[in-house]
Order: sequence, then structure tokens, then C-alpha cells
Amino acid sequence: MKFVFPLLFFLVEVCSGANGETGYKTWLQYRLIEDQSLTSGYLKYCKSIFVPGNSEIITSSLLELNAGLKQMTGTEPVVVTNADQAGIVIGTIDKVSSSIRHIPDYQIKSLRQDGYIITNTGRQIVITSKSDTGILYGTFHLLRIMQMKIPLSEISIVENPKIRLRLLNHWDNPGKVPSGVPSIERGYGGETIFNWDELPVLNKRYTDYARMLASTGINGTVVNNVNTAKNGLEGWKLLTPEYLPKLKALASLFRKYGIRLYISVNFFSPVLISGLKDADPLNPEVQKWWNNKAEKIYGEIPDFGGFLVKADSEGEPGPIKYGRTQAEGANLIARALEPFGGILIWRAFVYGNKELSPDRACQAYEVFKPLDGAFSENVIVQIKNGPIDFQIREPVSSLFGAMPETNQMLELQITQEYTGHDKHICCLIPEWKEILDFDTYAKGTNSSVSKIISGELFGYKYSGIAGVSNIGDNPNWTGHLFAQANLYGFGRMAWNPDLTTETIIREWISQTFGNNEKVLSVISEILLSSRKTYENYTSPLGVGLMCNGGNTGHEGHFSPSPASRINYHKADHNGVGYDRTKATGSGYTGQYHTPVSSMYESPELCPEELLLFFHHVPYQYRLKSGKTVIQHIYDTHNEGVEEVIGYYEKWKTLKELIDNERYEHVLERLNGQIGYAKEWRDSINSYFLKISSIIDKPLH
Ligand code: GCW
Repeated sequence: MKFVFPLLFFLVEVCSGANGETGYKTWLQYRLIEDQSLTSGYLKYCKSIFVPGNSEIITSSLLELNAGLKQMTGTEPVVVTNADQAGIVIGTIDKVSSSIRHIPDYQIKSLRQDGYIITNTGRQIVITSKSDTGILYGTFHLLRIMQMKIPLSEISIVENPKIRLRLLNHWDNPGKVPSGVPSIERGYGGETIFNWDELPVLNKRYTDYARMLASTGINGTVVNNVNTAKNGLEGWKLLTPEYLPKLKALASLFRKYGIRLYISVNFFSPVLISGLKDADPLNPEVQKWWNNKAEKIYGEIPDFGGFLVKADSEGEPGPIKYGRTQAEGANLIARALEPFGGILIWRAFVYGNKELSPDRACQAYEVFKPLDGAFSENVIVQIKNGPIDFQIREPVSSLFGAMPETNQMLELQITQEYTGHDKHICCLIPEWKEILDFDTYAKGTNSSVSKIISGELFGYKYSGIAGVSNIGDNPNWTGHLFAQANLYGFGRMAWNPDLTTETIIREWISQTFGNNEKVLSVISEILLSSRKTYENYTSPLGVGLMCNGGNTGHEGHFSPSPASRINYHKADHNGVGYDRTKATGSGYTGQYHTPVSSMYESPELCPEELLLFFHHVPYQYRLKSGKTVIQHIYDTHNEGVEEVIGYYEKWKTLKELIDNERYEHVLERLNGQIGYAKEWRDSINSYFLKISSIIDKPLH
């Protein structure tokens, strides 16, 4: 009965009234199941648990399982000491041999690190894996199935993560932030949850954060902003001795949920922290400094993940100052981490250097492509999904598939910097799915982005996916309740990019709001169409960046400001769009493999939703629909507003089916969204009317 105390403690915490229906419990609701026949089916198994092995992660699994079962079935399971007496068995393969006799050998053999099997042996539900973390993931999977009210009688699941590193990137600013600067850059879910003044003292929110991440399969987190020193930020201080005990405390908690801690560091740290005369990668003193730093960290946190670096970008310093390449800069720090198994993630978001093409889209490739093969084995180059900056629609960055000898990682933005902050419903899962499925043709057909970042295509040693977090201290974590779907979807897609958008969305709704068919269909409809809707009333045909300037406050990149963005959309009296062709434009199309490059080069072959990203066309250019580009712009902006009004009306039909607090919250947000959508429509349509002098002539 060694688990009695922690179990009780945990249950008091999970059930405490503070969580109400604010959305705090996210998709981990574990609501009491009212269907008696389902409950009695579950109770055939769920009354007793056998759990051999006692690591911290196994304890987390047991705590979660116990809380989930108790809340859903109304019966608290007992922990038994004999496998034969148990309804549920959870344990690594070596520890549950008698219970897994019937699992076919090929299934066991197919398990990779952190993969798991959930099976019904006829008498028992068994969750097994090669690793404790796999047991934790399997446990969350079982609880998910039960929240979705799926019977356990036929259950037989084999799961393996397809992508190895599945990280959150927080843009949270530790230390004091200058006045007017938010504690999270581009964060709309409240203030940062990381309380560095209180740390190493931990609080309950860290545990719930870790549970939430682990439940979707996220296995690492970078807890501070990649901007570490810009405008007086203090993120660089995380490498000072004062912060080590704080980092250690977080790492120790996250470890219980299979999550590794990473931090963003400043390339000039040796100068900033220890007053070295420079941070030159070829200076042996600088190398020594990083080695020493790594040794100190790993002395306290043996499973520390590594560092993330934004260098030579937007005021963050880098190797250029010393005439060194990005690879020389990255390798310096990577060498220090290497003896401890640490990873150095180096961002490719480098632009603005005068020697590069004036088209920002071309620049990352120009800097990084020539360095393919020059990075150390434990460096990963992290690339934003598109060549500009997290727009509602962009082509996939040309760097994917362009560096077969360099580990690559995909960076997505979960927080909705350009996609409506916490004010608009904009489910990004369909966009991410397109990105992951996109065929780069780097090795002929079947060279998708997901195959690149899973390491499969080029046999990378390390690779992965990172999502810029949308978490804050708002009671519902993300500001807009529906923004939780993006967080959930990121983790699920990172685990398995082959999951369909529909599946993920359905999982999220059913765990968050229950399984009522009407609730499922209305919310699915809203979420599935919301990206297109947002695109409709904001930025047409891939043109992107129609928003206001980038101050990091809550107004930045939120409202329409087309007149200030001519450099991006290139609208003039005759036409609109950025000519990025080889023939007459910036040549960006030439950075892709064939046949992708020729597809983008030709306005006829170019997918229409990206037409204005690649081509400057006259306003009277005819689209496949028969409409002119200008009429398409007017119509889509009008339609977008109508669609949001439709969401509002649809949501109202759920009044009796959703608890009041969450119902009102979403209703109020949708009401606001209608106003913002109108503002976008009016601003963009009147801008184009003025510049083109062509009036809106709808067909009907
Ligand atoms: O999109 C831009 C944002 C910055 C961000 C930067 C980056 C963290 O506007 O706020 O800084 O990208 O990704 O580094």
C-alpha cells in the first residue's frame, strides 16, 4: 500500500473546486460516465491494477490511471500485488511476462522506444512497453479511449511515436521584463506560468502542465524565449548559477512525465555572464567556457535536453560578428553538450543580412544550404514551416529536403501570432497536416516533410518537431478555450503525423466537451473550417502579412494594415502579388526540387491558394472559378464574415448541451470575432478598391 499517500494527495488536488468548468482541466476531464452499461463493461477490468516496477514515471502513470478511473467509473481501483488478481496490468515487457503471453511476438518486436501495446487478453487489459515512458503514454491512451466511450472488449493497439523529438518552445521571458513588454512574447493565454522568483519551489500548475503535455506525447520543453537579451530581456540569465537550482527543480518534476528540459541561450553568454573578451567560436577560452557550463548543468540535471539558439537574427547576436559561419557557431556549443548526450538546436530564422537576396523568403536557404554537412552530429537546424513567418498560408520552406547531411527539425507556431491571437477561432491542425504531408521531392516522390523530420528520409541522427507554445496562466491555459485544440493537435500530430485532422479534432472535442453527437458535429464543423474562414477575411491567395506592425504587445500583428505592407504584397494600380519566379522575379521558386519548382514557377500550375505568394498578376487575372483575382478578394472577404456569423449561430444551438461557463466564454469570443472579421473585410476590400479602382461586382 505504498501508493496510498500520494494517491490521496493527488486526488484531492485533481478534484479541487478551483478547476470548475473554466477549461483548466483541458481534455483531461475524466467526467463521470452516465451510461451504466458502459460503466459496468469498464468495471469488469477497472477495479484493480497490477503495477510491477516503481520508477517515478510508473508512479505518475498509476496516479493518473487511478484518478481517471475513479472519476469516470465512480469506483476507486485497488492496487494489487499479484498479476492474476488484476483487471488492468501496466508494466514494461520484462515485468509482465505472464500477462503478455498471448500478445503475438511480432507485435512485441515492432515496439520502438516509448511505443506501447494496449490489449485485452480476454481477462485483463494490459499496457506494456519497453520503457516506463511508453507505459505512461499507454495509460493516457487508455484514459482517452474511455473518455471517448469506446468499449474495451476488443481493444488491441500498437503505437510507436513517428517523430523522436516532440518539443514545446516557450517564448516566455524570465526575470524582470521592461515595462510594456509582456511576460510571454506573442503569448495570449495570460502571463507566464514559470515563476522564477518562487522556484525551486514548485506549484500544482507545473504538474498539470506536465500531465497535459505528456498526455499528447510531448517529450521536451524549452522554457524560455529565443529572444534572450533583446531590449533588456533577461532570459540569458538562465545560464547563471543562481538559476541552476530552479532549472533542476523543473527538470525533476518534468522527468516524472517523460519530459526533458531545454533552455534557450544567448550566443554571447561568455561575454554577458563571465565578461570574456569575446564569444568567438574559434577562441579556445570560449570553447572552455561552454564546456564548463555544460558540465555544471549535467552535474545537476543528467538528462538535460540541450540548448536552443536564435543567432544573428532580430538583435540576437551570433557568429557573424566574428566572421564565422552559422555552422561554426552551432558546433561550438554542440561540442560542449556532446559528451553528455545533449542536443543543440540552431534556428534557421536568419534574415536581413545585406549580402542576401532582398526577398526575405530566399534568405534562410541562402545562408544554410551551402553549410549542409558542416554541422556537428548533435546539432539540429530548426526551420519555421514557411519561408516568411507563420502566415495563415505559406508554401513549405525550401530548406526542407535541401540539407540531406544536416539534422532538421520543423518549427510550427501554436500560439496565434498572425492567426487571431486569443480572439479568433483558427484551428491550425489542417495547415500543419498540409505541411507535414507536403512532398518536397528531395529524393523523388514520397519525400514528405514528415519523412524528413522523422529522420526516415535521410537517416538523421536527431530530428523532430517544435511548436511555439500558447500556454499561459489563464484559468483555461490558452486564453480562448478553442485554442486548446491547437495545443492538443500539435502533440498528437507530432506523435503521429499520419493521423487525420478529423480524428484529432474529434478526440479533442469528445474529451473536452463530451460525446453528444450534436456537440461533436457542430464544433467539428467550426474547427475544421475555421482556418479557411480566417484566411478568407484576412489574407487572400497566399499573399500574407496584411497585418499591422510587430510590437510584441497584445496589439502586434493583430489588426489589418495593408497599406503598411506593400513590400510583401506588392499591390499597385494594375495588380498584386510577389513575383518570386526565376524568370522575372526574386528566384525563390528555384530553391525547390523539381517538379515543385516548375509548379510554383508557372501561374497556371501554381496552386491557386498560393498564387500571390509566387506571382504578381493583374487584378483581372482569371482564376479557375472564372472569377477575377480582384472579385475573388472581395467575395472571400465577404464570405469570411458570413462564416463567422454562422459559427455564432451554430454555437447558440449548443446552449443546453454545454456548461454555462464554457458556453458563455465561447459565445462572447465569437461575438468579438464577428466584429474583428468585419474590420478585416472592410479594411482589405476598401484598400483594394482604392488601389485598383475596380468596384466590387458580385455575381448575384
Ligand atoms: O515572428 C517573429 C515574431 C517575434 C519572434 C520571431 C522569432 C521570438 O514576431 O516575436 O521572436 O519571429 O521567431 O524569432
